[in-house]
Amino acid sequence: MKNRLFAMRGISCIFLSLFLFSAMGQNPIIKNQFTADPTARVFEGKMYLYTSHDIPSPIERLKEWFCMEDYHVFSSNNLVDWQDHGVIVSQDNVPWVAPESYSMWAPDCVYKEGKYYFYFPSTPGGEVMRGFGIGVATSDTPYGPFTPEENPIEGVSGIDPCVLIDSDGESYLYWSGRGMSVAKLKDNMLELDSEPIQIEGLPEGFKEGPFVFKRNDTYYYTFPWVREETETLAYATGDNPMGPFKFQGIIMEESPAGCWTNHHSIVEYENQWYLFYHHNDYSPDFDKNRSVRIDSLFFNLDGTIQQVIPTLRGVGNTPSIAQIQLDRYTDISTSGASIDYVNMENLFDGWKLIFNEKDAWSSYNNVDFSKTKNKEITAKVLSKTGGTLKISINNPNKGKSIVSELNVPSNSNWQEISVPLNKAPDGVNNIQVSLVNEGNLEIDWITFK
Ligand code: FUB
Repeated sequence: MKNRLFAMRGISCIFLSLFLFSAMGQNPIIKNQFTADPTARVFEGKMYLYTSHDIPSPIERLKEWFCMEDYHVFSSNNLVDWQDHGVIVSQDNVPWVAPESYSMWAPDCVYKEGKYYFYFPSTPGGEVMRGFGIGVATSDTPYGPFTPEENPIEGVSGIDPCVLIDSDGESYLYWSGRGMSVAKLKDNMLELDSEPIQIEGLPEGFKEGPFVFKRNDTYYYTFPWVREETETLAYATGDNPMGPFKFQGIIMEESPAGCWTNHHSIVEYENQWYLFYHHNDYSPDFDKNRSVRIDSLFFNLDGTIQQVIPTLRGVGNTPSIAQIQLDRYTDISTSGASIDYVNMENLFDGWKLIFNEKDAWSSYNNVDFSKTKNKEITAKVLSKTGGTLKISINNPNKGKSIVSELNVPSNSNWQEISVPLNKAPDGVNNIQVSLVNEGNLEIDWITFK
């Protein structure tokens, strides 16, 4: 009881933190904290995103390992602007979790008959602080407050829960750890209704993080899988939620940057399928501090999944009046253009685009000019040599036109420079920016007014 009171107090404090920020749909999508293991779910017509929350470890034992003490939930109507609803469950308010275990790993959340069920793995307390159990917290809304159950689900030992509620109303709990398991859930969503069984039909090699969904009567069993060095995202399909499944192939290849884990969810929103996954964008030297990304995902006519190539641009339209981060480019010239962090002391300050060769360029798709008649462009730039930027827009219907040239005097500090546009762009356009002369020019962002 004491634990429960503490839990409720904790929740009401943390529940106050609400934060709306515009991410412009670029990757990574959450730009002020680490986020990992994304499970995206559409509730009440809105996208909700349940993530693990990596933090630099405050305790010696986990300095070189995953360290997570709580969960945030984020929501968005357009996959571009995300609202942080704050902490929904913390290790300090779950009665069965070992204090200071910092192992609130990959979660899931589902809705059934008026209640939201949040599933999460963690380390149980008690005499032997070892292994993982899977707990449930319930709420009347997708964003909390969530009330944790007193005990983890009996009969389950493992991580990375995923719940599928089938069209006939039956629910299944999938998890990993000592193989890849599945069991039926009772109607109350809190207890197993069958003995766990192992999923059949998966390839050899390390696997975790199952995410299961149904499309056109096919069950897609998707999972991070180490085929060679680090985790790919792979999938298998079947006609029964408990398997067996037939291995189909890779959804996303290993990270070229060496981030060892990947973890994902796949969801349809407004007639488009999306892959949510993670990468260590804000922590290039320590891959246990990760960030969530989104890219579009497409099915072939036969139901197989087209491989997803990770992008920096991400998804959605960026409003022309936003700070457009050209370093999150759609495409970039093969020579004379690169990206780097703006501030090595705080990587959350983001990236900059660097040109150091004549005709180097970068393009950025889907900028929405339809809401405002823009008259000028402003760029935050730095050039030790001085230089001129050419800004063109490419409208799928009207073709390419140069809308402005922007002269940057030589300076060793960042400057914001504005110039008029030759003509106001209309509709959704792709932008291309290039360096007209030999020299060096860095761009933090551009915006239209
Ligand atoms: O985030 C901790 C663990 O790393 C997850 O539970 C795994 O799926 C992997 O992403």
